[in-house]
Amino acid sequence: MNTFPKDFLWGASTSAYQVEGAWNEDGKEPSVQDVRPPVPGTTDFKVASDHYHHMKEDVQLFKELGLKAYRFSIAWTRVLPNGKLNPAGLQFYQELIDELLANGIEPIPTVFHFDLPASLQAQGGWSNRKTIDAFVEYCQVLFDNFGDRINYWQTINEQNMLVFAGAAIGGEQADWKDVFQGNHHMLVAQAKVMKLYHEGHYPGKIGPAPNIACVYPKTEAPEDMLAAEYMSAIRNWLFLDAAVFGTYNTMAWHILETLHAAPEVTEEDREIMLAGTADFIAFNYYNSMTVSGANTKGGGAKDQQSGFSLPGFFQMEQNEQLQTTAFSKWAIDPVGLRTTAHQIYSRYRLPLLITENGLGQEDILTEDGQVHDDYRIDYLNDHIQQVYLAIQDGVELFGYCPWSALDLISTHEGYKKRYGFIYVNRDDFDLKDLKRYKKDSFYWYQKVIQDNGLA
Ligand code: BGP
Repeated sequence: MNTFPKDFLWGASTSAYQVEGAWNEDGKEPSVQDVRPPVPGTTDFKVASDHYHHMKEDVQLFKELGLKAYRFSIAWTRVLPNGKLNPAGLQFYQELIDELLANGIEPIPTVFHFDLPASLQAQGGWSNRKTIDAFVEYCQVLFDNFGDRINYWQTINEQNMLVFAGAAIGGEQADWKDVFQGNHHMLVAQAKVMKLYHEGHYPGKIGPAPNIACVYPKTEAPEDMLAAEYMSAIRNWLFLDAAVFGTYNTMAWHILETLHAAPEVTEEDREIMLAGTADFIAFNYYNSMTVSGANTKGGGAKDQQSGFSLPGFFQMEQNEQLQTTAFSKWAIDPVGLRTTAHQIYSRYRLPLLITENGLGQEDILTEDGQVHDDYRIDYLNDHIQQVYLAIQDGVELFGYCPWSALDLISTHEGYKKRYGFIYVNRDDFDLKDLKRYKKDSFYWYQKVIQDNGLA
């Protein structure tokens, strides 16, 4: 029996635009996700899993599953549509938080998960400095309204993937200079918000939620090791060094200068970044990366997890040791999760929370309402095993929130790519009855939580 620490937060995750639906109800403004054309062969995010109208029923299912925590995101566009406070939007999250607490589930909100208000995007989005102030104002509203009941806040979901895979997840493809100026504004906005939170003396903790993946050298060649270091610097440590140390990672900065993409950083920005730092680190992990250092031709990211190359620094490679997922051909690497946790913890010595990890696959609902997703159970089992071992190794890791609590719309592959413990009866082009069914993985995870570990 692999028993976990007593108060370990067994959780599950979702994000607002992927699960809620009700994209234009009760005063909500469209986000960049609502206005983007659907990826060919998929549908849009407008109904999603209709969680907005099934919230109480879904929380009851989370309770039955035994969740100790639920990680969700708050839609900026509900709370401050076109910059104006919307009580109806706040009310939804008020009720969700109350409902979770009443059922013994720790609410873990992410403030911003890929769904920038469309009105801000029309003014340049993150490349416009004014978006910093809009973000700070939005977060102050959240702290004022929910600050007394939230123990763990996450600022920005996968800021690094917004930068490297922006086009796949609803952003706009811009040149590197623009992308990294926008990235810098996000870092300053995040630091301002963390400072604001600390100065408000709220009872909880706040931190970032990037996608972090260990990077393997393709061979034992020293150039490959150096390439792996470069990729880690620009993909991982740039984001965490900024959030935890309040400074830019030096290797990452060198890459940015070489690409003519170093942002303009004012003296005031520097001070803000140093003054607003994280209390804990939430991170998402789906797979590891592998790179080589020779013949670095370049090549952009096709989605959040598949890696990318930078000429002169590193070339993404296939890892022949690892199997890949059926859907997107992402490497399956549970040991890589343990290595990633080691790397983060030894660099930053802050408590860690895993906020995403999971397997997207097509599921089949049988005529008698069952879903036999043993592939998902295997995937999660192997990763949980490594989480256990990471804790044994001394990593301070206090929770695991796999993606996703219930089926939802994939970032770029529609509804058929499912992740949930709970099946939602709809497909890409037919909304059906949106009825909820418990998958085999639901019963399996329920037992893991009951036993506080793997048998
Ligand atoms: C992460 C995102 C999630 C989620 C997940 C799975 O990068 O934070 O929002 O979508 O990836 O990816 P996908 O939906 O593309 O399969």
